[in-house]
Amino acid sequence: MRKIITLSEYIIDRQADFPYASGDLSRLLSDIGIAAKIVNKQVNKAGLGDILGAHGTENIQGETQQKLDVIADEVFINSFKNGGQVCGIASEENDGYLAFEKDLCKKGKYVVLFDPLDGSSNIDVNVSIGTIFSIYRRTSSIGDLANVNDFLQVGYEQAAAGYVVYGSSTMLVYSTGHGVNGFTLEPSIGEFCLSHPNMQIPEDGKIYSINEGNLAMCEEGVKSYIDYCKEVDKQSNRPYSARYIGSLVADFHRNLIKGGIYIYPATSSAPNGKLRLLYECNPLAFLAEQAGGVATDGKQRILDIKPTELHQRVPYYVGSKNMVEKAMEYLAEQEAVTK
Ligand code: P6P
Repeated sequence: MRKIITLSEYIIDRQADFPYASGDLSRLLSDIGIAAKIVNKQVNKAGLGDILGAHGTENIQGETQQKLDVIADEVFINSFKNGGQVCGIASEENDGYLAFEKDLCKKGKYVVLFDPLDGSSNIDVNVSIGTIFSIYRRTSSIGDLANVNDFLQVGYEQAAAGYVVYGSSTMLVYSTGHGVNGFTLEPSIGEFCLSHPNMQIPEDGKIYSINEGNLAMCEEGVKSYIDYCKEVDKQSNRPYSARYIGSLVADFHRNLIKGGIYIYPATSSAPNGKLRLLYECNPLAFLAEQAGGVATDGKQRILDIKPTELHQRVPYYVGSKNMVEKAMEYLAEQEAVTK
């Protein structure tokens, strides 16, 4: 039996990867692990809404039940506010960024952008959901209030990124730029334990993830690529399998392990796609590249996109290197034809 390595032990061990590390990022990552355990407990009892009081109603304590994504947002914000490493946050649940005003926080070196509970519409049907986070070193001066430029940084500047998937088991997967590692929550000891060291996404896969209900509204290159995925070609191991959970973290996590491509393209009704660059696409793109995969918006590397708005959307193609590159070929071919 392999020695149990907890998330906290691992973070401390790997701090040596950063010779000048002060331990602030380590503490921040540990705080995220604690917040994830708190959210996990809430997610696990989500199905008991009728007994505990579904959101919007009063529970047996007479407290108004909040929606789980609001609860998750508050848990992570409180964790960052009390930790002292974070000077500000931006999240899907808040229109603008939050610059923390406590002196302790204004000395924080990092900002965090996160989606507290992505795919939360799946909670009512007991489908896996996730938290996605992206960490940057602030560009504003230590001691000042965080400003918008701290948040509008290109993805390749991320200091760390990761996600928590609340599924049949709860896992935390993160990278600080030195590979990707996965930790599974062991409920009996309440610890995230290293279960997936040095995760690598297979260069090829057999899974494509897209909402085919949108295909009629997609550009021709996307349609041609999906037709390619469906063509019978034993030599190149096709047709592939369609797997689409409707929960980005769950689809990404499966494809990270098994190989595959996730696509949320531009459509006629959503010309920039649906997914958010800063707290969905960038962090997962960071992980994908660290695991040997690729992430683009159909034309350029996701991590090279200079953000202009906190909640801006981008088309998203992420996963196995050869699959994403094949999809890009179809998009480029179609682009050439239509020019
Ligand atoms: P659609 C959930 O709302 C989400 O942001 C992702 O988690 C998921 O992959 C996608 O949207 C699902 O969107 O339009 O296919 O229902």
